[in-house]
Amino acid sequence: MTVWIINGPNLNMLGIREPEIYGKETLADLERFCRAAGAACGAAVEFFQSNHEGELVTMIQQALGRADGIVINPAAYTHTSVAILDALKAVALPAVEVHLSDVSRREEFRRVSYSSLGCRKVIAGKGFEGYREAIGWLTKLTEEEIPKEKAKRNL
Ligand code: CA2
Repeated sequence: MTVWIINGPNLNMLGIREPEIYGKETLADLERFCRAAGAACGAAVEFFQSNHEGELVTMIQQALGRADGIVINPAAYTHTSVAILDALKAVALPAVEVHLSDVSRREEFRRVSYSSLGCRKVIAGKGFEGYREAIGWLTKLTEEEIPKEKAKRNL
């Protein structure tokens, strides 16, 4: 089981600015946290961050055939990007959208999420824990769906 974790613009600033919203830990801390969370449930984790919409689209496309699931924090592109939504729909891998902050309690424009329309689940406002929950959820889903798919094929 391999989970790709894809992070959007400005998340490389974690721990450097706005600690009152995003916490004091850095992107490198988040990567370590996700690798440990993956290892705890038997999942290999690949971790990415980009400030560029097109690169995020390419990463999502490259997950096809390489990942069993995607955890994505598209950051600001959550609220604007039809391209990221289309990429998630195109690969049709199980995906979970994660936000460190509680986007429902911030500015009005953060309540809109295009990318979530291509995701099976959204987790917001739980900080790093949201990533752990997403990895665990995808691992459980894959464990449940693989036997079901096999059973279907034997019918
Ligand atoms: O809460 C989240 O995880 C967000 O995806 C973060 C985005 C924001 O645009 C979304 O509405 C919610 C912003 C990421 C910027 O991260 C920073 C981290 C530290 C300092 C400055 C920005």
